[in-house]
Amino acid sequence: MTTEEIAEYLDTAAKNATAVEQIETIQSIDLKTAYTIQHQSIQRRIDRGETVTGYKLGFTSHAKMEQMGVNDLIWGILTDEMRIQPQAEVDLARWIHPRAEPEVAFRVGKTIDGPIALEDVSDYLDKMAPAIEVIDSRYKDFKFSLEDVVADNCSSTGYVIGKWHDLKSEISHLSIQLKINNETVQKGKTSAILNNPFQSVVELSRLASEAGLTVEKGHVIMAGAATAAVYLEPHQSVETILDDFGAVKFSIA
Ligand code: OOG
Ligand code: MG
Repeated sequence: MTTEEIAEYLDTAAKNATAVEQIETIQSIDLKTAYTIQHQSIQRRIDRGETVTGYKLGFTSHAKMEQMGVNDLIWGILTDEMRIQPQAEVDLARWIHPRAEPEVAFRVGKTIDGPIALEDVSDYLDKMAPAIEVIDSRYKDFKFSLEDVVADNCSSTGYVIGKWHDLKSEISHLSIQLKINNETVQKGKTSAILNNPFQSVVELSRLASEAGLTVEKGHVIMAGAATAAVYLEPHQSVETILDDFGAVKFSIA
């Protein structure tokens, strides 16, 4: 298949909420080709009228790398179609086998158009918030290689952002947890995210600039989960609590 055909294959799987075979089982692709496919699949969404709202980092913590058996940082693109309002009730039928993970979100205050250093990150961000990411691999059994998951836009499918707060200069020792039906199912520290979630912004600035993309003012950046992800089931309430930044919640019908 050409990269455009693979992009269509994965985009259709996402639209129809139907799992497909890993690309790896069909043909071998390298990482650069995987990102080309990812960007072509996003272009299909843009052609349908979606707009890019930001970026996400993945596998920024050992907990996530171990859970998925993949050991390299990845990045993907978020669109407005993936945004879920806090308190919304969502039907599971829109997804294949969704999982939720607790995350930290940043809002970009100044356009990032090249690599930036850790000490400069706070100049480019204006707010941060507790967030939930919903991931839904388009591959059967949620199994993939690094190239597979990158081509599949890093399993991106949904994100929920809580109240925006002013940044704190030191955010690497915050507690973060995921609660399902008011019970803590995952608990971690933000230090698990590349030692410091601001480092996710440094990595994104480098990767986006290598790809010729700009992280624009107003965009959201999801720093990557500090803990493993948890499968969603009907009739659940799903909540991230980020230390004294508070909580964000949504529910499954
Ligand atoms: C890939 C997405 C990883 C994270 O926060 O580490 C990710 C996956 O696990 O399917 O979003
Ligand atoms: Mg994530």
